[in-house]
Order: sequence, then C-alpha cells, then structure tokens
Amino acid sequence: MTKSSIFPSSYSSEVRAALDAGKPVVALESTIITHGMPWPGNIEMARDVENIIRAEGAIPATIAVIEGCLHIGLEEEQLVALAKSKDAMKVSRADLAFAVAMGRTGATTVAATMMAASHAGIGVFATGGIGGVHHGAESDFDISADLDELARTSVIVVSAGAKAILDIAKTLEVLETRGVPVVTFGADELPAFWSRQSGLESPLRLDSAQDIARFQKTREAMEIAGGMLIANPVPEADEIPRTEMQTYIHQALDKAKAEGVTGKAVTPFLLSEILSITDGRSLATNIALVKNNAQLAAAIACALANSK
Ligand code: PSU
Ligand code: MN
Repeated sequence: MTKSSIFPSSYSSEVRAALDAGKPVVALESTIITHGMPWPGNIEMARDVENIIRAEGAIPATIAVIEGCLHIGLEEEQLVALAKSKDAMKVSRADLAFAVAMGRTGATTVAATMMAASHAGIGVFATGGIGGVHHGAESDFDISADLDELARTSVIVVSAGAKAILDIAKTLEVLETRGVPVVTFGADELPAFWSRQSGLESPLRLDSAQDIARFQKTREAMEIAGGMLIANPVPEADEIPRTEMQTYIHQALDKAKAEGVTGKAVTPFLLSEILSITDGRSLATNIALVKNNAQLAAAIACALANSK
C-alpha cells in the first residue's frame, strides 16, 4: 500500500497502481529536465529514462510541483510542458512547501525529490549527479541541500558520482561526517560524472544490484535511517576523460566567478557553460549516464521487491 502522505500530492495512475501492488518503482527528479539540459534533449532524455526503467521491470515516477500540487509520476503532457517551460522554479527542501502554498510550478532537485519519494514509499531514485560542496565553499558556504537530505531521508540515490564541477573530496568528507554510505558500483575509484575517474578512492564498493539491496535491507533491520549514495561510473564509450574535463570545468568556474554568479544559479550556469564549451558533447555524456543510472536503479528496485 502507498504510505499515507502528509503532502497534498497526486499520483499518476501508473505509479498509484504499482505502489498499491507492491511493484518496484523508481523516482526521478525534474530539475535535470528544466535546469540541467536544454530543449529538446531534455524531453528525449526524460522519456528514454522512463522507458529504460519500464524495460527493466519497474515503474518510473518523475516528480515535480505543478500549479501547487506535488505530482508523483507525470503524464506525457505534463512532462512536455515542464520540459518546455522557461520559468519553472528550482525546488529544493527550502522551497517545496512554498511552491505548494503559492500554487507555483517547479522542478524538484535531488533533495526535494528524495523527500517526495520517501513520503510516497519509493525507496530508489535515479539522477545524473548530486549537488555537493562547491569549490571555495570555505569562504562562500555553498554546500548543496542534497547532502543533508541524504543524511536524513531513507532513499537510495543512484548517480554518476558528484558533479565534477564540485569539490569532490570535500563532498565525500561531508557525506562521511553525516553518515551517508557512498558505494561505487563495480569499481574501486569514485567516478566524477562525465568521467569514470576522480582520483579518489570510493569509500565502499559493490558489484551487483542484489548486494546493494542486501546492504539496504540490513540498514533497515538495524534501524539505521538515512539515504545512501550509489556512484555508477558512466559507460566507457560515453565518457569524457578526466584531464580533458578539468580544462573545461576551470573555464566554466572562471566565468562564473567573473560574472558573479551565486546561489541556486551556480549549478545550472556551470552545466550550460560546459555544454557550450564542449559543443554539446557534455550533454550526450550527461544523457548516457542518466540512462545508465536509471537501469541500475530499476535493477536495485527489483532486487528490493524480490527480497521482501
Ligand atoms: N545533475 C545534473 N543536472 C542537474 C542537477 C544534477 O546532471 O541539473 C541538479 C539536481 O537537481 C541537483 C541540483 O539536486 O542540480 C543541485 O543544485 P544545488 O547545487 O544548487 O543544490
Ligand atoms: Mn548551492
């Protein structure tokens, strides 16, 4: 059964039926659609990702706030409208109730999507990369709310690591402090979003969806609350090597600094800068890694459902 929710929320018929039947469901965020990728690559990515999850035997639940209602699972027209919209809010933990109260339309970040997924009883969520500790955080305090959410909300987040525009070493330190397990899938080295390498050793490693499900079940049995981060390296054929990426990232960071970009605008600015520097290649990699994450998330959701 669907967990009774304190949120005023609306479920797509597909998601409602899956949750009622105890079938595996995978949550998907929507900020990646509105603020992470341009039209029409964003809608193609959103549709492909949903279909990959269905093909693996799970049901996708893309999450967004539409005119003040939190939607768990979007219909095709809603997905298209969101992908085309130019003024959707970027909704994180701080903004979720605001968007609902004021009847606004907004896309949910990793943090807000985890909150919605948890209330809906969805335990697995696929995204591209999480937010984290930005370079220079020691002076500007720019640390994503995604990290705190991982510490408090019991959802497995499948990502390609922390975005390489971040200070990944500091991001790992914060996750360790907050007690968030970071598990790299099938590799010893933590991936860095567009690249398979980060230069950092992964705190933990697992090699199958079944083992990830077993780890999560054990956490539940031991009453250890909070999320876990699965870092899934981008497939080799789609990656942009680390040394090459570092040049582009430096250029984008310099421009953000020169233009005085701050706050919520930083991540979308850096992503679109890198997109134009790489002439769209970063977008192809971004789409490939989200698809790869959706597939693994679906496999984990199926493994969890089978081990009930
Ligand atoms: N990964 C992407 N594109 C994105 C994001 C992640 O490939 O647009 C979004 C996610 O929604 C993540 C957010 O939660 O960026 C982090 O933003 P901030 O650093 O402002 O917390
Ligand atoms: Mn920030």
